[in-house]
Amino acid sequence: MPDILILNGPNLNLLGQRQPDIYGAQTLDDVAQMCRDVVGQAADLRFEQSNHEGALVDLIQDARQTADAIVINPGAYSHTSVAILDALNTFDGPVIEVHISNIHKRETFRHHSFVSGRADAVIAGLGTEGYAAALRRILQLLT
Ligand code: CA2
Repeated sequence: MPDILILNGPNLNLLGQRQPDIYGAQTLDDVAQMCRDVVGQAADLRFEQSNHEGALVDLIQDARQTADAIVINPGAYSHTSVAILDALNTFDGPVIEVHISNIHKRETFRHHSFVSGRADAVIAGLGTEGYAAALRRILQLLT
């Protein structure tokens, strides 16, 4: 059975608690449950969130041995982190980048993502449904 790492960057632990107009009403626990419902028995999920860039790099490095694919919402680190891009470039499996909001409709500093240079697909603006779409695509790619 494939293993999929779902990785969430800074402040995404606040989902559902602030700014529901931008990020929706679901909490991160709700998103994790939705992801488990989407994959069912088809994959094992590891769902993680960190506010720390180095911790995210460590999780990506671990995934080289423990995961077949990565779904990542790097949060604000999308727009700043060469370290996360470098870590993802050491990972051999499919990587899908998810943004809950449409970063291209927001401030210009959000329009560029370093992670997109490695991602096999980029989803933005589908709300938390973007995680489900990413997982469906990952399951297609892995089977
Ligand atoms: O749209 C996305 O998913 C983002 O990755 C979210 C990041 C933002 O910096 C990116 O530009 C786009 C921010 C996540 C903050 O999440 C919050 C959730 C609820 C309340 C406050 C922040």
